[in-house]
Amino acid sequence: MADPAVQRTLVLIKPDGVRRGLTGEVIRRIEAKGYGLVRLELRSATPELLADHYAEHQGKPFYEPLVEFMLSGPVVAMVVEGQRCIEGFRALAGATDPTAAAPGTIRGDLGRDWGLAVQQNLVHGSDSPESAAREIAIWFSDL
Ligand code: RTP
Ligand code: MG
Repeated sequence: MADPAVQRTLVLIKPDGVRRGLTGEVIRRIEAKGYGLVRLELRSATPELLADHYAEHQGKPFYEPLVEFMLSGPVVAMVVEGQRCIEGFRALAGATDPTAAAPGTIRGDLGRDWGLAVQQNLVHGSDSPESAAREIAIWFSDL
């Protein structure tokens, strides 16, 4: 019988992570944690896709700069699988603000504040089972 604790989450390596050559390092940390890769693709986002993906943030002051940032280069989109991996990948990523993110996390070790209009924090991870299902369907319509 399928184990309900085995989850899937949508992980994005944002344009800053791809630009800085950190794709391998992020994947290394995911695999070292023991999670599996179900899908992995280098993609260019579109305004329509980001409007869906970031629907909860529409209207917030950082929304427009966030979309502009997410369109500034390719992203790596992944579906990651493992026991409690939604919470687990958020723990690997660290706090949203890369300056405040704890050392040992992706954002804490590799990110910092660049003084730009939006926090460029290297990765995205779904924040709940509902978000994961919604976001996986947005990025990988066949899953
Ligand atoms: P994510 O969705 O990317 O995994 O990050 P998160 O849950 O930690 O952060 P969230 O609140 O969902 O915000 C989405 C992304 O918007 C950018 N942001 N910038 N005040 C700011 O400059 C600001 N606030 C949010 C970040 O890129 C954040 O990851
Ligand atoms: Mg979020």
